[in-house]
Amino acid sequence: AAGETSDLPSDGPYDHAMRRALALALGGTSLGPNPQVGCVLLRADGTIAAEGWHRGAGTAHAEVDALSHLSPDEPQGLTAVVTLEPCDHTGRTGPCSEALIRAGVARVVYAVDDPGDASSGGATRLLGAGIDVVSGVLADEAEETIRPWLVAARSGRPFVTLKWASSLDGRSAAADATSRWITGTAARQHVHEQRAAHDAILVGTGTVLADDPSLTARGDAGELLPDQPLPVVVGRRAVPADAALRRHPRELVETGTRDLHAVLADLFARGVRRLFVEGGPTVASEFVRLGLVDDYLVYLAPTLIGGPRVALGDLGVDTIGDQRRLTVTRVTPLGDDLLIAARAQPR
Ligand code: AOF
Ligand code: ZN
Repeated sequence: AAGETSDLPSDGPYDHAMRRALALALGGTSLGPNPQVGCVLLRADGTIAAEGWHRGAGTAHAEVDALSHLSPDEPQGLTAVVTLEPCDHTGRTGPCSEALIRAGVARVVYAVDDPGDASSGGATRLLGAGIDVVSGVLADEAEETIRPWLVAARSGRPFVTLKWASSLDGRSAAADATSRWITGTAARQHVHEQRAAHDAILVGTGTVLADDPSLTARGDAGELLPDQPLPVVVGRRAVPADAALRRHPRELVETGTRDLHAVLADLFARGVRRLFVEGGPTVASEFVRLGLVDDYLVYLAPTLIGGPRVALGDLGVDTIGDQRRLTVTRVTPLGDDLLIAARAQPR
C-alpha cells in the first residue's frame, strides 16, 4: 500500500518533536557543504525513543545517527521527525530513505524539502514503500535555521554575507585612504567570530594592496581561532609575495578575475557554502549591483568622516525608484558602535 501525504496546521501534533529536532540540528557544524539536520524517533505515545543529528560532511546523517541508538527491532512502527527531507542518494554516506524503510518506521515527518538534484526524492521513495509522510512541519523555523545552506543549495552559489564598517555618515576611510580604526574592540571581535563562522572570506586586490589584511579569525588575545576561513582574492592584480595573506593558515585562492559569477561558481564547487565579503568598496558595490548579497552586516561607529571615501561605490541607482531596500533583522550595540544586520528585500 502507498503511504499517505498531508500538510498539517502550524500548531500540529509534531511541533514539539520538530522543535527538539531543530535544537539537535544546531549541534552540528554550520560550516562546509552539508546542512545542520536533527532527527527524533517518536513512539506512538509521543515519547522519544532516540535522537540524532548530523555532525558534518562525511559523518552519519541525522536519521542514521538516531537509528544507531536502537536495537534492530526497536524502530518498528516509530515516527521519525526530521528537519530536512530524508536524502535519497549515496553521497559520502548511504540514502536515509532506505535506512528508514529498512528500520521499519511507520511515518516520517519533516520540515523542508531537500533542494539537491541528486539527494532529493526521499519523500517519494518513502511513500512508495507504504510509509506515511508529513511535510512542511515548522517549515519557516527550519528555513531560518539552515537559511544559508538552503540559499546556497537552491542557487548553486555560496550564501553571501557582505560586511563593512563605516562612520555614521557612511564613510569607510578618510580622504588619504587611512581607515584604521573606525570601530572599537567589541565590533572587531564580532567580525573575527563572523570570519570563523564562514567557509571563506573574500576581498579585492585593491584592499590587499592598500591594507595588507591577514584575513584570519582571531580571539581576544590575537590567537588563531580553530576554524579559519579560506582566504579569497578577486581582481586581476597579483598579490605581493610578502603580503600577510600569504602567511594565512589556509592556502590563498587567487582568482585572477573580477567575474564574480565565475568566482562564486568555483567556490561552490570547492564546498564553500558561506562566504564573508569584506570589501573594499569596489568589490562590495559589485556584489550589491549584481544582486549577490544575502545578508548585510554593517558596523556603524559614532564618528563623522565626510568626504569621498564611502562604504559603497556606484550601485547603478540612477533614480530613487532603483534604490536597494533592505529589511533590518537585528540591531546590536557593540561597545560604542552599532551592528545593523539586514537582508535584501526580494526585488
Ligand atoms: C539527510 N540527513 O542528516 C543530512 C542530509 O555526502 P553526504 O552523504 O553526507 O550527503 C550530503 C547531502 O545529503 C547534503 O547535500 C543534503 O542534501 C543531504 N543532507 N540528508 O537525510 C542528514 N545531513
Ligand atoms: Zn541522508
